[in-house]
Amino acid sequence: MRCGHVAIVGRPSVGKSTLLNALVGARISITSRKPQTTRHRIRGIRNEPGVQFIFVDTPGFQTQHASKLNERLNRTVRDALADVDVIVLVVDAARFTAADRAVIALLPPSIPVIAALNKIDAVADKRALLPRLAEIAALHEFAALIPISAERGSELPALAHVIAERLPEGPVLYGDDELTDRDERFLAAEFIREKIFRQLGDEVPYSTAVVIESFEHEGELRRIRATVLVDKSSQKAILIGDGGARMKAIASQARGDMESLFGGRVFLDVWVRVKRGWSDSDAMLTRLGY
Ligand SMILES: Nc1nc2c(ncn2[C@@H]2O[C@H](COP(=O)(O)OP(=O)(O)OP(=O)(O)O)[C@@H](O)[C@H]2O)c(=O)[nH]1
Ligand SMILES: [Mg+2]
Repeated sequence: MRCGHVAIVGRPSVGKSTLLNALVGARISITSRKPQTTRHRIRGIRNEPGVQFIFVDTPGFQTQHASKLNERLNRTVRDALADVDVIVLVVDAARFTAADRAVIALLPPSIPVIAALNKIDAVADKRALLPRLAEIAALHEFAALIPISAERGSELPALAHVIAERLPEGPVLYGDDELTDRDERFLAAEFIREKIFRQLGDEVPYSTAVVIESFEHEGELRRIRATVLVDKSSQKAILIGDGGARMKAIASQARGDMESLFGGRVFLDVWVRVKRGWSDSDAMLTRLGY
């Protein structure tokens, strides 16, 4: 058997979590068009005959906005790079920036790194990929460079193959039926945050965090009470919406995701609370698990 840890790193919004989900075959890591969607290290497990991959999704590496939250997100990225067997660097095939170079500068010299040029489905002229591949290849000693589409699933078997070749031999660490190291409580909070990121405009998502206050099983039913923290009361009003319509839509979509992943009915009750300065408070950040 081969089994090992594979960190998925890159600047925000390049498609790291979409790739993790595609490789695992389940939606365990939340995704959205907005940067900074992922805030935690999340493991996702993929089993193939003779191989267990433990993928580690990470937050997008930040080069702007210096809140304590962002410092913690970047520390999570650095820590994830330190103890894995293989690294997958994800870049957007159509947009290579200074923020990508900042991530390449973090790559440890001793761990094999595979560069995945994602979103090739959005590149009309495929000839443009060649100079991009050459540009990236010059910046680090990559073990391989592979154009992929995480969203369409293109070239993912090829990517998995070059990763597998570099995993150490050893016993598997997770059972056949395990998808992730995260529990339902964590996933419930993330699904709520995903709907906030997807449904609301620019400012509000970054000012929110979700706390699960209680999570109870009653037979097949899960009864979940969550609080969304916001920074200001104006954000609370936006999040709740006219007559509570926005919050209702967010909660109902999140509940749908929970029911399909958990496989049972969910009763979800979501409240919004103003907690000024939470993203710069060490105590709050630690409580939120960042
Ligand atoms: N066209 C296209 N879009 C993609 C592909 N992969 C991801 N996306 C989109 O890119 C956006 C960002 O995807 P995420 O997976 O959330 O990106 P991320 O790198 O995890 O982002 P952060 O967690 O914020 O760092 C989403 O709108 C995805 O649907 C792809 O292969 N093709
Ligand atoms: Mg992500």
